[in-house]
Amino acid sequence: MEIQLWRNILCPYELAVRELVVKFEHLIDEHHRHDMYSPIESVSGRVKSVSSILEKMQRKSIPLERMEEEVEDIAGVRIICQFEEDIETVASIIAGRQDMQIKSEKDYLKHIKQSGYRSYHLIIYYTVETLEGPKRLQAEIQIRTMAMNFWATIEHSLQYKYKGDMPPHVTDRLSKAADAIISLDQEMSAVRSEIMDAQNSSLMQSNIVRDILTCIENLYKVTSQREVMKIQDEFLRIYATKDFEQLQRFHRQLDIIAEGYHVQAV
Ligand code: 0O2
Repeated sequence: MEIQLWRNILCPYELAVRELVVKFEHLIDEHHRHDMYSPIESVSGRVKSVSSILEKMQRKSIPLERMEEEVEDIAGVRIICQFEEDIETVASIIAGRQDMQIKSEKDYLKHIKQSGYRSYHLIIYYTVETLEGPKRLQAEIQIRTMAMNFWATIEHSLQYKYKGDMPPHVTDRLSKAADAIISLDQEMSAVRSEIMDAQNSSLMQSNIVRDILTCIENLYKVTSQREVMKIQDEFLRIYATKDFEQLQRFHRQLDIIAEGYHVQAV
């Protein structure tokens, strides 16, 4: 196939990956804006390289005309979670969306691969708008924890280095590392609620500080500098006490002052 034709075929997949990444990043933002813990820590995406597509077609004897149906991961999105429990939450968020239809799932958490690979995969149908009209395509979403991702990334580079002929001592080390990753995820899950509490308070505090500063900035435009300086000094005094409840009270009072001046607090 000519390079130009490949570009045309892959173009909608590039759009799909970009849109999907934006949508998942937006989900993270929405959680944070509502002072909520986000089950998604980060998201990335890629379009499979032509050589990798060709390699898969050769390995699975897929004819060129069946490529788009049978190579399901031309568009790939990877969602990284902090805790194993988050993976299920993310999968159910995806299942509830109107713009993504789940075609199939592969649960390598319940059925760990021989290599030690753990991850949860979904193949979805997703529609993008192109010059020729809507195009429904497939995309693979891999959902895994940071620890699983660490292992998979290292193992993937070693697979590439040894090209399917990994020496037994490396396989053995990887297998031990995979066991250590399982223990690490379990340990993290055990202290999940403490970690989440800590992260939530820090998120709430930074959101409140952001709102207060925006409000002070807006008040500058409508009231005297002296008054705003007084508010600012009071904020700095309370901030220095590290007393979160006082900061919340100050935030509420500032909201009332801002309302009096018809200034939006956020
Ligand atoms: P890329 O794009 O470089 O990541 P397969 O026969 O495994 O190639 P299939 O049936 O589509 O293909 O299956 P699967 O198992 O869902 O795997 C698709 C992707 O999962 C792989 O993409 C990897 O990203 C990841 N994966 C699967 N198994 C392993 C594994 O043992 N180790 C690591 N590190 N990753 C794995 P590709 O095709 O490798 O390409």
